[in-house]
Formats: sequence, C-alpha cells, structure tokens
Amino acid sequence: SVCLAVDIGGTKIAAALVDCETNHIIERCQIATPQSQQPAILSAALASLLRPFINQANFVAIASTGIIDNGILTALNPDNLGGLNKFELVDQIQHITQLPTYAMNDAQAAAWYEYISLTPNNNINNMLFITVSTGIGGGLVLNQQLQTGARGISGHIGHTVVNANGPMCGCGRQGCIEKVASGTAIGEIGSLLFDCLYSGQEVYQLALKGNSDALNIIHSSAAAVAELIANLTITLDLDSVVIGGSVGLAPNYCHYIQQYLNEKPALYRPHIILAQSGADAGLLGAASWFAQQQS
Ligand code: BMX
Ligand code: ZN
Repeated sequence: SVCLAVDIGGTKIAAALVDCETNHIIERCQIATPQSQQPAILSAALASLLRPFINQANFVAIASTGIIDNGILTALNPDNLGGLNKFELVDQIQHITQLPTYAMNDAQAAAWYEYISLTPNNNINNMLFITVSTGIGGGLVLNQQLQTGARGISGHIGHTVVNANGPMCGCGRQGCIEKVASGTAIGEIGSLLFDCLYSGQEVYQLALKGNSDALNIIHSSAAAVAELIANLTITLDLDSVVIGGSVGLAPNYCHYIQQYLNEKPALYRPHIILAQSGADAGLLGAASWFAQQQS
C-alpha cells in the first residue's frame, strides 16, 4: 500500500507518499509551519499541502510535534507550536483526505524508524532516540517495543529538569532541558550574551568559526544532554541512544556528548549512535508504524 505521511514540526510541515513495501519516499513536499497560532489556519495549510497527494494514497500517517492523545494534538510547550490546545488533528485530516488517518508524536515516530533501521544487525532491546532541534524530543523503545504511552506522553524527555532555578519553560515548569539546551535555547542564550538577535543556527556557526562564547553555549547544551542520557540509562537500562535533530546532527555535537559521557562510569555510558535517516525519520517512522498496526 501507499501511505501519505505527514510530519508537523515547529518550523516546517512535510508530506510524502511512502511505498509501504519498500519504505521509500515516492514524492515529497514541504511548507513552513504557519506561525499564526490559529487552528483554522493550520487546517487550511494542511489541506493545500495534502490535496495533491490524496488520490495516490491508501491511508494517512502523521508524526507531529506535541502530545498526541487519541488523535488529539496538544502542545506541551506552546512556544513551539502555538495555540494548539486540543486540536482535533486526526478528525481534521480525515475530513480533508477522506482516508483512514492515524497520528503519533514526531520523536516517537523517528525513534521507531531509527530502531527498525538498526535492529536487523544489532541486538538492541532498550533504545532511546533524542532529537535536539527546535525543542528536545524523545522516543523510547523498551523490550523492542515503541512506547507511546497511555496518554501519548511517553518520551517527552525535553521537559525533565536540569536546573531547578533555571528559566521558565513554555510548558510551565522551571529549568526544563528544552529551555536550556535546544536549538531555540541556544539562540536565546546567544542573543542575550551578544546583545543581538541570533538563531540557534547562527550561534552554532559562530562556534564552528571558533568564537569561544558561542562554543561554551554549545558545550553546555551537549553536557546537559549527556547528563540526561546518563540518568535515563541508569533508570531504564538503555543499551543504545540515537542522536538526531538539526542540532544533534550538527558538526561535532554528538562528539561533545560522547566526551561528556566518557567522564562517567561505564554503567552510565550507552552506545551512542548518530541518527541515520535525517530529516525524513518522522515521515518514514509514522508510515511504517501505522502500516504495521494496520496489518
Ligand atoms: C517539544 C514537544 C514534543 C516534541 C519536541 C521536539 C510541543 C509542541 N512539542 O518538547 O512533543 O517532540 O518538542 O519537537 O510541545 P521538534 O519540533 O523540535 O522536532
Ligand atoms: Zn518544559
């Protein structure tokens, strides 16, 4: 069968036709996520993005940022995807496409794709996927099963606290790792430090050119992620951690994480792997997860 896969993120929305037998993308298209905070505007953007693909697909599989609870999307951090409190994602898309529609969290979907790409050659039981991008997301595979959670929450590691006195996160909790180590946070910290508006990407570029203040910001981010990995490894007995996202895949970042982990005792050091499927992991993960659920 052919799946119409959709990946809804804080900055872009991608759609693709995926061949479910080969797990390959036949056709792909992408738009910027509307920043309007209005559900009707998001629905309209989704309708025009998806319409050209509908006739060629058998079902729709969505990977979206935010918590997906029974097809209903709520932003845990409304700063990343504004105004979406209880957005009826599956109903809306079903209405647009008239196709069977399923949805899951974006990082959970990516975790599943990374897992099935790795597992034929590796004996991985307990894997964590971490995306460091606009936010920090995660997906857990425990005993070879993806954990989505009864309320869709499982894997939301971006909202574990690294500094109880830290800045207030959009989720309402103080000092979440997402608020201090994500791409957005890197941009915010850089903007404060340099007294000029910088994106995370710009701060990263400065670090790569040798600016030591910028490099310190990147290092603190990687150090925080390494602590999180150590905490979760000793909690869940992880054997592997896959690092993805635009920051996670940026030059040297994964290497810094490894350096910070190397300072810790062996039990805290899982196998660190760079994500293999890059920007398409959400699309491909949702397609294969729901193709499997259907059969
Ligand atoms: C946030 C949260 C997660 C998401 C993660 C990464 C929202 C809107 N999103 O922690 O659900 O998985 O960001 O998202 O609350 P990304 O858009 O950075 O990939
Ligand atoms: Zn938070």
